[in-house]
Amino acid sequence: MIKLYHYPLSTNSRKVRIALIEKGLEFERINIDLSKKEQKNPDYLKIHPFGQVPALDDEGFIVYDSTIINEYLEDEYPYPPLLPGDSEGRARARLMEDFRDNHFNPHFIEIIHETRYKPENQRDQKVIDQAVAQIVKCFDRIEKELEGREYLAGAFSLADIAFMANFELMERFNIPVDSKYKNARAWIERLKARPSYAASAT
Ligand SMILES: N[C@@H](CCC(=O)N[C@@H](CS)C(=O)NCC(=O)O)C(=O)O
Repeated sequence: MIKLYHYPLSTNSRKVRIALIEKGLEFERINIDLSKKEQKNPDYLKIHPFGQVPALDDEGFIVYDSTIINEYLEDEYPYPPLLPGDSEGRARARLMEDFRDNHFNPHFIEIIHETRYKPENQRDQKVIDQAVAQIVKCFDRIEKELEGREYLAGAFSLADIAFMANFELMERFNIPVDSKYKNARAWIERLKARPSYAASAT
């Protein structure tokens, strides 16, 4: 059976949990407790050389990095597809996933570093406020990309999954999505209604 090395609260772990569930694949969850720095244990470094989650073991084949894992799952288990069939659609999905990975998610990590790992009196509110502002700004682009589309690449894809992994933290950190972002707000509700959203929470 597929083994997923993950941490329930990690957004990148959730990206892979959602993809596995959407593909109907059974998997065993192996908890790597980031709060105890278990990701840096020598045994785990044999699985993930950079000491991060997630990592996946498919019958002895080990792959790490959420984006690469999800691409592997798409190649190895193509049905149901989580990327469009045409090159343009696939490139579009990958561009949007890249936008989430490199311009959206890093600001969540900044907030997590301030709030989860520091005592309250050492938190830098300015860092948190700037990160929230950057996240809010990403919705300008998301709104435009969703013009005339239900999902970022047309049909539901790995691009939507990447963003879905952050929705719970948006609620937890009280990050607003302005009512002017009509497409984005409808998209968020559409994605949260998918069974994989609730099933991937931990
Ligand atoms: N590009 C990697 C990033 C993985 C990553 O940043 N994982 C975080 C949790 S979401 C982690 O393991 N942090 C602990 C650490 O870096 O020591 C991916 O997409 O999997």
